[in-house]
Amino acid sequence: MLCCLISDGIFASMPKVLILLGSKSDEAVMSDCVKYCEWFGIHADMIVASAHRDPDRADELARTARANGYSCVVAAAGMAAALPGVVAARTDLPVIGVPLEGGLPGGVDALYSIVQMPPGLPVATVTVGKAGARNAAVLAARIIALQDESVRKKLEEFRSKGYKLQ
Ligand code: RP5
Repeated sequence: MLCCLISDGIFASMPKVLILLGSKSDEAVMSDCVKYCEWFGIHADMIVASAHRDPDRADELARTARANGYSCVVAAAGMAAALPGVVAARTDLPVIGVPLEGGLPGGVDALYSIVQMPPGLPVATVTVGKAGARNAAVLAARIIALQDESVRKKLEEFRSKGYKLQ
């Protein structure tokens, strides 16, 4: 019981990131985002919520993200990747967009869809694909480290390892 209380307490005090995916088929490439978040001591919830196929779910998750204790949202999608922009329109948390390959060569369709947001409504767009999955976690850690000393220390360790986990 005491163990549960202690572990719940630690869990409750961990910073949290919400990772939204356009499709279940995006899970494999985005798994490193979860792995990197966890290494930094950030709890990550990864949920499929397509802006096109399930817009109500994407809308609900984005609108409730702050109240649910998330510090920022990572949104990853391929092709006509509307998800990061839709999320940015429904929360004032920082939104990090990860363009994924699967449509046009190099993922340029998703890259342009995510990076070209209208003025006033930014999505912090990272590298296409697996590198972007990792960079999204590192950028989330940098945002969280502004107010979290333990994550800042992990960022120092990460840098000392040549920007790698080990
Ligand atoms: C996007 O379309 C998803 O983010 C995914 O990258 C791509 C293909 O989705 P599936 O047809 O594999 O579900 O919305």
